[in-house]
Amino acid sequence: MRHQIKIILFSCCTILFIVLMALSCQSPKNQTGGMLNNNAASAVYVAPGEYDEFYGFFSGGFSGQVSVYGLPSGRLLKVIPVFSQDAEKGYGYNEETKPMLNTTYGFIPWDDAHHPELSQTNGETDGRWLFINGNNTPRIARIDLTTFETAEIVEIPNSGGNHSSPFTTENTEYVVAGTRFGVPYPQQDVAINSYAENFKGMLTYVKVDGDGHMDIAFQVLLPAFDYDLAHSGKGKSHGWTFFTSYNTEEKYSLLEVNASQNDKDFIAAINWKKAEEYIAQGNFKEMPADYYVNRYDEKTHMATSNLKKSVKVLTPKDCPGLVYFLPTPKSPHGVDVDPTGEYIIGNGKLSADLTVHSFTNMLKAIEDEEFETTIEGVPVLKYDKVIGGVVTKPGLGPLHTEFDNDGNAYTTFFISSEVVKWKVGTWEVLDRIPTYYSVGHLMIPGGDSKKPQGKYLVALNKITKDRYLPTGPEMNHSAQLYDISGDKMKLLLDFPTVGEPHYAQGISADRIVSKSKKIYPIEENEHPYRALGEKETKVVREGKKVHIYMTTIRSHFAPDNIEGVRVGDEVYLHVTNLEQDFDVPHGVAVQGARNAELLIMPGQTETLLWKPQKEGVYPFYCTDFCSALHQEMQGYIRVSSATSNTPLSWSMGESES
Ligand code: RUQ
Ligand code: CUA
Repeated sequence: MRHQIKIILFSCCTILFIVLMALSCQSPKNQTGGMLNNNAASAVYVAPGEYDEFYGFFSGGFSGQVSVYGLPSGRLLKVIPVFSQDAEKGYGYNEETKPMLNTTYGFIPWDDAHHPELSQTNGETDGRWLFINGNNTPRIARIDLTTFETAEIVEIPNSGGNHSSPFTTENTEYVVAGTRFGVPYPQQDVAINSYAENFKGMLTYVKVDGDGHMDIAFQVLLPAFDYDLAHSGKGKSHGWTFFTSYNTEEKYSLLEVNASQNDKDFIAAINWKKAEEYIAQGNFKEMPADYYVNRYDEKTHMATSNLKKSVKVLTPKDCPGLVYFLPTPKSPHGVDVDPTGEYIIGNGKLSADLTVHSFTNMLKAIEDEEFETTIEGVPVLKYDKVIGGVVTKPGLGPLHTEFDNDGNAYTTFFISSEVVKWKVGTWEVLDRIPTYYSVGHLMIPGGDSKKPQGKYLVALNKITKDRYLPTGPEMNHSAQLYDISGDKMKLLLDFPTVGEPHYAQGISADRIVSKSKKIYPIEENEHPYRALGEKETKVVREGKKVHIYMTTIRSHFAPDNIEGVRVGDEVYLHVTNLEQDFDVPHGVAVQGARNAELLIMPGQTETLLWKPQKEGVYPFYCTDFCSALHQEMQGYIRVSSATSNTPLSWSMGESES
């Protein structure tokens, strides 16, 4: 029996192998170039101790996190917790970072994170920050790339499903957000079949200041279409943002049929410079809208959470010139702007061709008032007046396009499971290569900026199937790395990802490495419960709250013996890591704590809340193997009955004889 299974497996694999070989080795004689052409293994090999050339930031999708890979090796460097609690780092479990996950719905320790987006200066990735959207409970987060930690999260009100987000403008003036689902505006208890009267679609501009601090600048009130993706203009189209929409039918049930009726949906073009003028003129309505801005402070090592109460809303009827609709076949998903800023690619999922609008034509059509009609105050431009080109029958099910620095575009096709390379301007297809399988987004370092860094392309696939050893019914998603330095694309590497990597961003390592922080200077620590040396350690009781000011240094805690804690107390372990050496964190965990451990970086203070349940003596210990005597890095907390009068005491290294 077992023998038979083996044979079946063997023959399946053999057939598959032949098929895959046939698919991936299409006319090898045509492979004209690529410095990496002949040896895929050495092209991705980064010798032990050497660094990768690029960072790749991959969204975790439903894991709510970002994972950081080195490219070309595909080595996982780090997982950065963003919207989800992370037991590994204590993020969202310690008292300092809990406020990061505050929303108007309460504490939400999860989200669905789709699109990482690097900050830009003059349209080039600058390595300062990485933004990412939370899709489910609409939010945008900013990660500081000096620390690789989540520094800020802003909630997006009047929105349902923040999918077309957080794409940036060319100097990171704004990151944008657009509602994927039409929702009642204002949110209220109405019949779902009152969609036509009560539902709206809100697009949001979040201002980013020089320190990276975010807040909502304004919102634009539009019809209740589903706004799917976005990209801002660059170069000549700087000042505009383009949002795709589907469900321009405005249906609310069985969308797979009902939202696929219209021949064309729209790309909404927003003139955000015009919006700024209207705001400056006071031509907006200040509308009540609750949302949180959560910020982590690197000096206090704590996050604070601020409730905001209103937003400025612009309505197209009152703001001529603010929004135009560009008809685009058919249910477009991604919208991508080429490096020159002239071409706007609408990736119509259900369209046989790829539609490319011309920015120049768009401006001309606006000037000549070439309008088909007007919807809720938004002029619909004539399709044949804005079209700049068509890539004819390139593949099935286009989703996303990125660019290299040589005037080429690369589009993913989900249904035909391939990446197709084509020429911007002539629209001819130059090359195609299969993906394994069903590719969604793709990423070229800098591939959505003014200056793509090129060299590699990463396909982010939705289905993995037989690419790795099976791991039960669930297989991690696959990413595939291609060499795009030659005329023909070449597959170099497969590697698994964390969660669902909807999208990724890549950047050459030199734009980040020199700014990377190694420690937090202890003298700058302004945490209210810090202990800047063992002399400052103490235990303080305030009613039922017990504050333990604790320090760590290789290889002990101070204090490490604590008595006088009672059942029913709230015990706060405020732990300061006194180390000032790169890569020497300490951890702390205590038996029976209902959250996680802490992982405290050199110079940082973090707090674990522990509510002892039962009398006894409970060990705590360091969770991160920090020195030869790491196993000795431990201590005890004695817990007495709720009514006991064991005096509060603490010590470390008292003579035990
Ligand atoms: S998605 S596969 Cu960006 Cu969430 Cu397109
Ligand atoms: Cu400190 Cu292990």
